[in-house]
Order: sequence, then structure tokens, then C-alpha cells
Amino acid sequence: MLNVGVIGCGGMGRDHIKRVTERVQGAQVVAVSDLFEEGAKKAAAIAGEGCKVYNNGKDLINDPDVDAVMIISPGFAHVDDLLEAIKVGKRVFCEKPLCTTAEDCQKVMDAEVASGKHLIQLGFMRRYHKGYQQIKEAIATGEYGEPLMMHCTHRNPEVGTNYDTPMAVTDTVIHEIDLCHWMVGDDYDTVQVIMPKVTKYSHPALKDPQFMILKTKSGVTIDVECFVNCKFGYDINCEVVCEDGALKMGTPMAPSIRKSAQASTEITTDCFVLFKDAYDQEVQNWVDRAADGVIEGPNTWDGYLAAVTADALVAAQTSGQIEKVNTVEKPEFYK
Ligand code: ISE
Repeated sequence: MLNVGVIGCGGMGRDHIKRVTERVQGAQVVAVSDLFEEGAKKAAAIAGEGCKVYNNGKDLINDPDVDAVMIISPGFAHVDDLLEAIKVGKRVFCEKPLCTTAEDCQKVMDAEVASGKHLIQLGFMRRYHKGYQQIKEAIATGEYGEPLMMHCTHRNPEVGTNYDTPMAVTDTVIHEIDLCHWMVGDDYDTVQVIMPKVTKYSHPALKDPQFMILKTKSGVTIDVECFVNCKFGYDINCEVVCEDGALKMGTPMAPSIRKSAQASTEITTDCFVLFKDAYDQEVQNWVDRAADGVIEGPNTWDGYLAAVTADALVAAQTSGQIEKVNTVEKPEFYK
């Protein structure tokens, strides 16, 4: 049994505690921490009797009863807890983003490399979604040749008024940034953002929709339509165009219904409904590989690459130019 400590007891933290307690096999939550004591106590109650409550991540990480740590606090608070966990050699599951700056991501990457142990898995859960996995497996057969292009849409029904233009990258397309480079097995070279006409449902601080183009080092060209006030649903699509065929993601979760002289397929409005199984699978996979000290999911390099790519896309939002994605050389450790 893997004894897990959870740092961060907001909505997402409580969701992960519930997941580990009710659905994940081979793990239990033995400690939680949050700056806000009441929130931590509420979260501990989900885990059940005996769950310890801390008011800071450092004490939780250093608790000898805690084998592994889940960091579900806000992104800006990740860096210190990640470095502490690496220092004491504990396995980490960290919600996206790894850190909010490329500089902090690099610090964490350097510390992990120096420790010589793969410790960190990142919460880019889309890699665990059946629809994407089917396409990745199909590409791996070689039957369709090399991927050349990808077309993605990332639509939300609506967002709050605090959501602004850069968040289209840092909060939303950050998923495609990770997913697409994993799908085609390549890192990014350049990015560009084209701003279409703005929807009447937007506000002055948000340009919505946005059209982003990412090009990988081998030349695979990926376009992502990001439209966060599309009104009609949480609509996620992906097509990979290869030399010998095009692979479009299916939507296996929704039946096609015929009624009242119409055929229809439901589109959910909630990302937690669409990706529920993916969230469960990513944590189960992290737990399953703990015994052999292996990280199979997105790792620290992926978190660093996402941060640098996001910085380039945010720069491209205002420059209107093609921006270079300037990363350090990928360390041998992550190859
Ligand atoms: C949110 O943080 C997510 O992760 C969702 O998947 C994304 O669709 C949404 O735009 C983000 O705000």
C-alpha cells in the first residue's frame, strides 16, 4: 500500500483525495496539508479516520509515514514543495503546471537530474484518455506512415471574467502543448498565434477565439483552435494527418440518439465528465509504477517544455510573429 500525502485541499485537491480513497487501487491518503486549516480538515474527512492534517507542505513531505506526495496546490506554490520532495527522494504526482516560470521548471529539472532518480509525474491527464491513446497506438503500428499535421479544437462553453488572453495559452492550450508533442514524439521549434474576429461573448481583456500554430523540430505542423466562449459545450477534437491516412479521435462515450425525426450526439459541458476516466487512470498509473520507481506519464522535461512553449505562445499573442521555442538541450536523463 502506497501512503500518500496530499498538498492543497481546494476543489481539485479534494477531487484527487476522493479518487485515491474510492477508486485507485493500492494507495491511501494518510496526510493532507493546506494553509487554510478548515479546508484541510474537510479534505482529511474525505480520506477517513487517522488522516493527519498539516498547515504546510514541508512538514507533510518530511513525515516518515508519507511514502509519496501529490502536489495539488496553485501552480505558483509548486516549486518549493517539488524541491523539498526531491531532496528527501519522495515520489511526486504534481498537477499542471509544473511551475509557473520556465526558470523554476529548470531548477526542478536540474535538482531531479542531480538526484539521479525519476521522481515527478505531471498531471497532464489527456495522455490517459482512450480517444488519444487509440490514435497514438495506431500511429505506432506504422500502417499510416509519418504524422505530418494535426488539427485540434479546444472549446469551452464559457469562462469567468477573470480569464484573460494569456490564459488561453497557460490554462487551456497548455493541454494540447503537452498532448501534441507526446502524440508525434517530437519537441517544438516555433509557434505563432493568429487572432480572428472576437466573439460578442468576450470582454476587453480577452481575445477569443484564438488560432495557434505549433511546428515541431521535424516539421509536423499543428493547429489549435482555442475558443473558450463557444457556448455550445466542452468540445475537444483532434485529427492527425499522416502520409497514408488520417486519424480522427472518436467520441466513444456518447451514443448517437435518434428521436423526434432527429439524430443527435450529446456534447458534455464539463471537462471533468469528459476526462473522468483519464484522471483516474493517470493516478492509478503513478501508483502502479511506484514499486519499481518508474515514471511512465508526463515527466519534468514535459513540464519544462510546456512552460517554455507557453512563454513563446504568449509572446506570439502580442507580437503576431513566428516565435522560436528556445529550450536547453534535452538531458540524457529524460531520453
Ligand atoms: C481548465 O483549467 C482546464 O484544465 C480545462 O481542461 C480547459 O478546457 C479550461 O480552458 C481550463 O481553464
